[in-house]
Amino acid sequence: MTDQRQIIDQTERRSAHNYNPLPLVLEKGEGIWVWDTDGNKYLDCLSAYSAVNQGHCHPKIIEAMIKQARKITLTSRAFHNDQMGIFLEKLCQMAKMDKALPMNTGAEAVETAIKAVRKWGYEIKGVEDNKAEIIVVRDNFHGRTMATVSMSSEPDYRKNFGPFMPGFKLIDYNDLTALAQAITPNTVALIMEPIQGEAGIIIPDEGYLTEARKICKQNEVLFVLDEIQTGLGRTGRLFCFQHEENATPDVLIVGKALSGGVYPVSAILASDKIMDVFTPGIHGSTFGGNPLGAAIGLAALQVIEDENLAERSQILGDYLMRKLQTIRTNKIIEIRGRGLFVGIELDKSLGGARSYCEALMKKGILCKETHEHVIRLAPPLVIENEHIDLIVDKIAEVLKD
Ligand code: IF1
Repeated sequence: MTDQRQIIDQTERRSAHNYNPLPLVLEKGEGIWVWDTDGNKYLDCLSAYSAVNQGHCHPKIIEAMIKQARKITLTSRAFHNDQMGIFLEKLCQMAKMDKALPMNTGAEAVETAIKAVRKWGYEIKGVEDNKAEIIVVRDNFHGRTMATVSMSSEPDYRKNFGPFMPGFKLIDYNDLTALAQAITPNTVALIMEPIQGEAGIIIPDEGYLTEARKICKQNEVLFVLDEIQTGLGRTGRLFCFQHEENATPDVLIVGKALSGGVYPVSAILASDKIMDVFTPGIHGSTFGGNPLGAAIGLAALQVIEDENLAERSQILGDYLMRKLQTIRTNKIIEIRGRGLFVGIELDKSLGGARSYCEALMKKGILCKETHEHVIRLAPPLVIENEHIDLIVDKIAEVLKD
């Protein structure tokens, strides 16, 4: 009927079937809105998994990209470029860290963090060769590479991808006793998300991060936070760890919104002492730190600052939560959230959140289920109150008893 069906058919014929997207084809985006190829307009409540915090095609980021693309896009790290330094300067200032190491995708940044903490373990902590252990948390999501899949507890992500990388120890989320017990003299780091995104927007108990960091510090274990999804304003703070006192990580991992969704840009941040384990030639990437990505990243950070996106996320997130609480339905088990990072957990007897996401799509709201029973709401942080009213009205309609 429409050319959307044709496009989907062609895509399905030629693309590996590693996804099951909602049946619509997008061709345009602006701020919180996206349009399909038939001109239908939708409010985007996924923001490409929080990569588009600044809104689709933010004019300042696009302008920076075009301006830089006309000059030079890639130099490789064999030479300096004039963009990487100012980008990392801004990033380090905003995160209050000494140094950054730029990569491209989130999973690559997690890999970089793994290499950093292992090397730190051998060279600074004095762990015996090849004995380093990293503690990770059940139901984590850190990416799709072999190392990040080796960290995962999710059978679907692991099945028939073995053998896996050794050296990871799984503990339960939110369990400080398990953390203390899992630490051995060979433990080099705890790597975790401050709020578990894919697991269904799981928020830890108050003080968990502070306490986890303290236990790490007492045992000379690095506290590493994957803020690829929670960072850069999403949860109502610039970084999610800022919701707690003294929860600053030793290594901070960022990606996604670091480019406003315009280009893959990721990084790890750390102190001089940790970052100086990297010496010339031991780690890198062709595209990491390239001038195009750096110019985009700088503009993306500037937008977060200039438009107070973290604060907006806090204020509008509170508003969204308050409005969601007014929905009268017995289909909702729990609503969880921080800032504009919200999960609506549905009753398991309903057979999953997918059909509700499809119903919302028909009403012009795009969102994606996570962990089967949770509707994840994470609109671009440039959203306004009236749009939140619209989202909540539509959710109320599809959840009507
Ligand atoms: C997909 C999930 C979200 C992440 C954290 C690292 C990465 C991610 C905390 C890797 C990526 C994305 C990947 C995307 C779906 C999405 C996702 F549902 F799979 F878990 F957001 F919740 N750390 N998350 O959330 O970053 O290498 O992808 O740049 O389709 O796999 P990446």
